[in-house]
Formats: sequence, structure tokens, C-alpha cells
Amino acid sequence: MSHIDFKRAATVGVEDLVLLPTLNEKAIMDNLKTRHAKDLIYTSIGNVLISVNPFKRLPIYTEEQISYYRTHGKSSTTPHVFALAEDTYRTMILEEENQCVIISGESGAGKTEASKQIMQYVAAVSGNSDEMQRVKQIILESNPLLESFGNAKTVRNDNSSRFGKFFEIYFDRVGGPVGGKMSNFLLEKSRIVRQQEGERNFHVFYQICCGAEDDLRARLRLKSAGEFFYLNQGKTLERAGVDDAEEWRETVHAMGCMGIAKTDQQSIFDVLAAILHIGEIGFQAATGSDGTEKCTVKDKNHLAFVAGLIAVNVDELERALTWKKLEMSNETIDVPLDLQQCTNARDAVAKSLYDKLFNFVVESVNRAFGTKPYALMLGVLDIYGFEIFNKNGFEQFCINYVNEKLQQIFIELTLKVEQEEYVRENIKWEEIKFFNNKVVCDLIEGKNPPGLFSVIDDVCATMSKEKESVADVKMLDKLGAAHGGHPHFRQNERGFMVKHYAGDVHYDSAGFTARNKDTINIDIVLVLASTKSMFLQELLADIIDSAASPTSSSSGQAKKKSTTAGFKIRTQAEDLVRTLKSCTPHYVRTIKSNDEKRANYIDDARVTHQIKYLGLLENIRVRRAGYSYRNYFDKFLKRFKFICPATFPRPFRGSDKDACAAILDCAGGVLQRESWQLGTTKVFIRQPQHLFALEDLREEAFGKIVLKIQRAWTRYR
Ligand code: AD9
Ligand code: MG
Repeated sequence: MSHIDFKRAATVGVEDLVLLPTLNEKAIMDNLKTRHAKDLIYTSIGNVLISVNPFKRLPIYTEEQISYYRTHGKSSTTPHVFALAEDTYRTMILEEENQCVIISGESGAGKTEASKQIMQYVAAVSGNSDEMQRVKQIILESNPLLESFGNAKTVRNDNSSRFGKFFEIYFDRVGGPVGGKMSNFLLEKSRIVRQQEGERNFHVFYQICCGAEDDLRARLRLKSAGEFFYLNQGKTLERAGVDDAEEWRETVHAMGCMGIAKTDQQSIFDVLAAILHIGEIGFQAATGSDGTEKCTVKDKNHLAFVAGLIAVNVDELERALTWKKLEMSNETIDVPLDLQQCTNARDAVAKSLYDKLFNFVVESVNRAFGTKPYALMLGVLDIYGFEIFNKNGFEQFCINYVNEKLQQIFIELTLKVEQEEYVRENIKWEEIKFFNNKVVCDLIEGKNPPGLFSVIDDVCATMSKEKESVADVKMLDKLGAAHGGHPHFRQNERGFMVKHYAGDVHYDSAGFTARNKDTINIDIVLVLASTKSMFLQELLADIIDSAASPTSSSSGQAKKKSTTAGFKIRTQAEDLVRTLKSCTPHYVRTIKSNDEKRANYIDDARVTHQIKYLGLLENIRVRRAGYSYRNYFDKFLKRFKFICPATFPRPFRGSDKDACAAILDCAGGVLQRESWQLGTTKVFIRQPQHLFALEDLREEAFGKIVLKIQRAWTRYR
């Protein structure tokens, strides 16, 4: 379909939901469905872009499309992610203001795809000097690199982001890219050691197992992915339509583009292999002569190989995996770990190695960008989407909390921006009420009264020697006592339920306290800190620091300034909200068409649910409560000049604003005076039907012009 053909597009539902003749959730759903059936996956609500996942490649992201959007303003094109990118980029330059695109939607709805399309567009239309080409290469190549280390197949999405990212691109005053910065949020570390059925570990592990060349394979003793415990628990080794070996080559290429030296690349491979081999460490228990049970590592040769990869002493490694220091009143004693504790210690090593490795990869992107001064910023926020699994743990709690915050920003900023625009343009309007999820945010992050995170932190701060499972039970009781009466909270036998804006989620409280504490035994810290590898020393710098001055060794744990994972995510969310609020926001709200990842299929119930919780109806109402249509004077004039003799065929002599007034007067027969207002820069039209009437007039005038030209042409011939 041509994107210039307004009429044809308009016949496939409405392009802007604000123009829906009847307003209810079913009408929204029908409209999205009709458009989706014609591969028109984008629809808008004013300046908010809605996209419905097509689950098939559409030919709408080509070079040709990019040039089209580059030369056509947003108002004269059909809704498209490129139109949004163009608008964002142009506004940044013209208004000299930082911009951000906030992409939200549940897992598998299309956030990451949208973020890549925005990057692709911005890279294609911005400056072209050698240095700018280099910056653009980093922007584009960082994607496959970050996805390979931070994405995984889940039951919701084959390429699910398991970390959140805010990607800032920095520009000079005229829009040439000069650098960037990437901030990441809470990686889902638990996936390293455990995956539920149908899921995989992070892509990079399958890539290295499939794609590593023979000498690397031999050096790292790589087996096929299915033979590693850390990779085979989900009983899923492949991603449909993806060649992991090919992706490995791409990942390694991207490392080169980020300027990661060959020797560092080898060290990264070592750490990846070390993690896989750590998962193969088994333990056996034997009762000693003193009657206590002690565990040892089953295969010493294998352990020696692991110790070699991370350059630590094999005996010290075994000791750290099987014993633990316990501080008594005035002495430290070593106590043996039971089988489960040994396995936990082993997994803790793997998780912290990967966590640090991931940070290194993110930092390599930032290092590649450098620290040149910049004038303007365009940020794209792509986080993990709202998730409900059969079993939801601490990670889901954090992920859903961040989504809750984003919904809150959306509510605040869309309302605020709307209000501000009316004030700026001197226009009167009435306010609309709708569900504000601030109550859920407060329940989770509140300080006074203490929210869920605070209660969990409290329990973590006071648990010292008790078992984690005991602490989890204690936590649950305290949560119940503090929030039992809250309308968005309910305690149940194995955990608690939170009524999120996007649905009710039951959280299993097992493991909450341990994951929130996010600490590793001092014994493990000490052995990791003793590594002879320069690369690992850099990677583990903060762990090594904490080992040198263990602030709280009394609990036998090494804490980094005693921060919890929950505290970190709240701080990061706060920073993010601050940054986003200082930018001009643009929104992409992605909708998942169905759970089967099927093309050409809309699951009515699933889409309706998303329409509900995304608050699309209220969003449209807010837009319509005031003026459903608004456009800059020059754009309005360009589109509707044909209907008024004062503005066509001869150009209007006077300001664009007066020209618009003349057009609207001309349309007096179909448009009452109360239905429109002129602001300071824009035309505001109250009801959709008034715009339709104008469109009809335009169509009629246009028809006459075409007829005139045809007649003249016939005469000429
Ligand atoms: V998660 O919260 O990270 O689990 P996302 O990021 O919202 O999720 P993603 O962008 O990864 O979802 O999209 C999921 C899949 O849907 C992609 O791998 C594509 O197969 C498919 N998709 C999404 N958007 C498009 C599109 N515009 N065109 C074609 C798409 N396919
Ligand atoms: Mg994603």
C-alpha cells in the first residue's frame, strides 16, 4: 500500500483511534484487527503509536520507506515506527530538546523490534562523516552483541530481553551522532543455572557450543549444548529459524566492532566455558570418623580444568565450594556444607561470573562510544515486558515493578503534556478521570508506610544465620501483617498476589530473600579474588575490593555497601524516571496479537485484555475530551487549502494562522464555530466527525480540480 494514499488507508479502519465513531473497547479491538488483517500493524492515538505484532516479516522497513518518511512530515503519513522516529529526531533538532521514546508492552509484544527499527532509522538519516559512521556502527552492532548476552528464549518470546536497557544516542547541535551511552537494568541472573521447561539459557552459550571453531572447542573442551546441565534443563536447545553457529560469528564480529581486543575476546570465551563447566561440577557426601557429613567434588580433574580457566588454585576452589566460614562470638570456624549448599555455592560462582561478564560487555559498548561532548540526546527505553508465568519469583516481581513504573510515567506525562499543550495554546478543556496505578507503585516501593520492597529489605537485614527458607516464611508473614488489608495485595499459602495494572500475579515467596540479598559467601569471594587472570581481576574488581575490606563479614557474607537487589532496582527506576521526565516523551505501545506467535491471527480475548490494561480507552477519552485533532497551521493549510478560494489556487496573502481561519470559515456550512479553535501554533478541532466533514470537502474540491485538469488536457489534445 502506498503511504501517500490517505483515502485508501482511511478505508481500513481509522488510523487514529481518536477518530473512532463509537468509543468502546470492542470498537478499538475491531479497528486494530481490521488493520492487522491488511498488514497495517500501526495505528495511533494522537502522538502515541500502537503497534500490533504481525509475527511475520513485512516489507515496510526498507531503505525506500526510510527515504519516504524522511521527506514527509508525520501528519501527512500513515502511522509507522519510522514516522515516530522521524518526528522524534526532527523535534530534537528543531526544538533543541532531549527526546526519549518509551516502548512498553508485555513480553513478546515487539518492544525490542521497535527499538531496533528506531535505531536503524536514526542511523540512516543522521550525519555521515567517518567518525559519525563509526558511532553509527556501534549503535547498530551493539544490538546483536547485547542480545546474545542478555536475551534468551522463554515460553513467552523466543528472543526475550532478560535485562532492561536505556540506550541514549548523543548528537551535535545539527543532529550528527557523536556518541552514546547504554544503561542496563537488573539482568535475570538465575537463568544461568536454571531454566524452566521450554526455555533456554542466554543465547551466547548455544552460539559458542554450535559455532566455536575446532581449536577453540578443543581448548575449552566444549561439548554440544545438550550435554551441559546449565543448557539442557529447559529441554529446548534451538530457536526456530535461527542458526546459532551463524549468530556466533556475528557476536564475535560485534565484539570486534566494540573494540574488544582479541586477547579479551579469548578471556570472554574462557569465562563462558568456565561457567558451563562449573555447571558440571558434582559433589559427593561421606560421613567422616567424627560422624559429620562432609562433601567433596566428584571429579577432581574436571575441577582442575575449571580452576585453570578462571586461574585460581584448585584446592582453594574446592574448599570454597564445600566449606563455609562461620563467625562465632570471637573466633571463626569452618563448617562443612551439605550437598544442597555445595550446589548453591557452585551456582553462585557461575551467576556472579556471568553478571560481571555482562557488565563488561555493556561497558565495552560505552567505552567504544567514548566521552566526546554532545549537545542533544535521543534515548530509547526497551525493558523486559510485564510477565506472568506459572511460577513467578523475585525476578518477575522486579520486572513487573519496572513495568508498573513505566505505566505511571505514561499516565503522568500524557496527562501533563496534554494539559500543558492546552495551556500553551490558550485552549480550554475538561479533565478526564481514569485508573491511576500510583496506588500499586506505592504498595511496592513506598517508604512510609513501608512498601513490599522495604519489608523484604528489613527481613534481609535481620536474617543472619537462619536458613533462607525460614527467612522467606518470615518475610511472607511480615508482608501479610503490613499489607493484608491493601486492595492490591493478598497473602496466600506459598506467597502473595499483587493486583498489577496489567493483571493479577501470584508470586512464590521461596527464594525471595536470598535473591534480594544478592550476596555470595566470603569464602567464594576470597577464592575469586585470588585469580591470576588480569581480565578476571578487572571483571571482578568490585568483588575483589569487598574481599579486601569485608564490611560485614560478621554474617559470613561479602556485601557491597549492603545494597539489596530490590534497593538497586528502585534506585535505577528512580534515576530513569528522572531522566525520562526531563525529555520530550514519545510512546510506542506494543500489543501481542496472540500467544502462539502465529502470523495473521488475532486472539480477541488477549488483545482486548491488553487494550484494557494499557488504558487505551482512557487515553483516547483524554485526547477527545479536549480536541481530538490538532495540527500545525502550515500543515493544516497544506492539506485543506483546496477548499477555500482565498487559499487556492493562489496562495493566501497573510499569516498561516489567518489562512487557516479563512479555510475554517469557508467550511462554515459543515463546521460550527464552536467546533474549532486556533491556538498559538496549531489548529484544534473538537470532534472526529468535524474532521471527516473537512476531509469530504477536500475530497470534493480535489475531485473538481482533477476534473478541470482532465478537461483542459482533452481540449489541449
Ligand atoms: V520481551 O519483553 O523482551 O520478552 P519484546 O521485546 O516486546 O519482548 P520482541 O521485540 O522481541 O518482543 O518481539 C518478539 C518477536 O515478535 C520477534 O522476535 C519477532 O519475531 C516478532 N515481531 C515483533 N515485532 C515485529 C515486527 N514489527 N515485524 C515482524 C515482529 N515481527
Ligand atoms: Mg525485548
